[in-house]
This record gives sequence, structure tokens and C-alpha cells, in this order.
Amino acid sequence: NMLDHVTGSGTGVLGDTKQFETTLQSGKYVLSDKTRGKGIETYSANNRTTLPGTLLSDSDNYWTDGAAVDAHAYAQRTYDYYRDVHNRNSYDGNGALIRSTVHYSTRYNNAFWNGYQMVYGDGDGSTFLPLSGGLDVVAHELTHAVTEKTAGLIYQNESGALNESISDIFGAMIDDDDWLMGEDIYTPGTNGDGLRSLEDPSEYGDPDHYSKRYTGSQDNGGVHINSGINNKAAYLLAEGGTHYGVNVNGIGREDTAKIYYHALTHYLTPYSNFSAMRRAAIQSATDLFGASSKQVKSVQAAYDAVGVK
Ligand code: ASN
Ligand code: ZN
Ligand code: CA
Repeated sequence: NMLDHVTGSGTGVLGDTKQFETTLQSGKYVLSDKTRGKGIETYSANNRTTLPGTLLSDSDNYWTDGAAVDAHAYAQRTYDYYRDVHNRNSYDGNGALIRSTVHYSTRYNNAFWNGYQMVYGDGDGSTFLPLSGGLDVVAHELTHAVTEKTAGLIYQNESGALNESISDIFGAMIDDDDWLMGEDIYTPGTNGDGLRSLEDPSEYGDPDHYSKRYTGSQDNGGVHINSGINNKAAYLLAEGGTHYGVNVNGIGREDTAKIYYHALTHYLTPYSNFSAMRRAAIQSATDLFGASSKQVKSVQAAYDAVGVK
């Protein structure tokens, strides 16, 4: 029932104070939000690898485990984004329980969606801080669940790169003050860097044009590499610019997000490649804004600019 819902507060990975929903259950507070869909729950693996681990609890509802606070608060923010902007109730569209586990393994420098839940390492403290401290990271991981339940893009080669790119695009839409991924939790000793850039993928060695795509077998056929091609197209669509001599008029983040969400949920399929992504985005812009809209023209120009026909 809703009567045991309580607003908790605490400090995140970066020391910032925030509020989030918790539940009072048998005399203690638990990191369980029963106000969104079928719930949002946050667990600790206590530096082991058994999942989901133990549901986090606290005696006074002031939470000092930064990794847990951020995993919980940022899952709530991502849920709210999909609900408020795309009218989607959780990752399956039917209120699915969103479960996260923090403190996975020891000094673990990654985060992932395992098909059932999100999982976050603490990082080693120099390469990474606890990974849930990045809103874009949390949004990226939860978007893998949305993709799995919708287009089902297979996680290798071009469909896998599109799967990764969709996660980066919505990561950047939800954590919307830059076009970098992971900047808040990556290399705490270095300012201004991140894991990937949608604005300029080449800054991190990733391709910004189809002619530069990786065709080897590492990284499931370059899923975190070739994502740069579609990331650059999405960036150009939102912000505009001239790339390899092709000019794109930016249409803004909002319309860009609408187009990619519509493409993901109506047109992309498990084996979609980059060319199918272009067609899906053009058809989505047509559905949403009309065949002769500026949005359709910009989608065409953005994919021309990255060499995808
Ligand atoms: N953090 C990575 C990702 O979400 C984990 C993975 O390789 N799947 O893409
Ligand atoms: Zn990913
Ligand atoms: Ca970011």
C-alpha cells in the first residue's frame, strides 16, 4: 500500500544531497520506491557477485551510501523521463519492477544490464568512481532494457552498435548538459574527459563516418566503437553543424529524442543495420512531423553527413 511511502534523503557519489522515495517496512526504511510502476528497488552485492544481493535498509532514512543513493535516485529520474517525455511506464511499458545492485564485485570498473536488472561496480577509485554516480550511465543501462523489450537489437555488429548508440543517445537526453558519456564517474583525477563523445566520437578513437567503421571481432564486432557513427548523426540532428562538407540544420534535443524513440519502438528490429536506422529515422520523422518537414530534411542530412545511405 501507498501509506508506507516516505521521502528519504542522502548524499550521492559526488557528495551532493538529494531526495528519493523509500518505504517504511517493519520498523526500518528500505530503498524501495513503490510510487513508480511496480517499483524501483536498490540492493547491495556487498562486494560479491551474487545477484541481486540484499535490499538496502537504513534506520533514520538519511542515506550515506553514495553508490546506492545515486543508483536509486537516478533510476527514478530515468523512469520519470520515459514516463513524462515518451508516455512509457518503465522499461517494458507495463510498469516492470526496476532493480539495481551496487557494490558488485570488488573495484569493478563497469556497469551493465544483465537481462533482469542493472548492476554497478564501485570502480577502482582512479579509473572510475562508483558507476551509478553518473546519471548518463544509469540512463544508458536502463535504456538497454527498453531496447531489449522493443526493437530487440542483437548485441553484435551493426545492430549491436545501434543498441549501444540508442543507450548513449538517451543517456545524453536524460543527462542533458553535455554530449559526453560517463564524465561524472570517469577518471576523477582528470577534468573534462569521459568514456565517449557523441559530439566528436573521434576524440575517443571512435568512428564519426561509416567509411571508418570497425569490422574486426573485438567488442562484439565493435558495438562500443561503431556506436560513434550513429551517435554523431544524432548529435548533428539535434545541434546541427557541417561534417565532411555536409551541412545539417539542428532540430533540437526534444524532436531528436522523439524521432529515436519512435524509431526504436515502431521500426527497428533485431537485425536492423545502419541503413535500416536511417530509413527508420526518416519514417519516424515523417510520422511525427510530416513528409516535407524540416525534421525529415535534417534526418536525411545527418545520415548523409556520416556516410549512411
Ligand atoms: N557498460 C557496458 C554497456 O552497458 C557493459 C557492456 O559491455 N554491455 O554497454
Ligand atoms: Zn551499453
Ligand atoms: Ca553526460
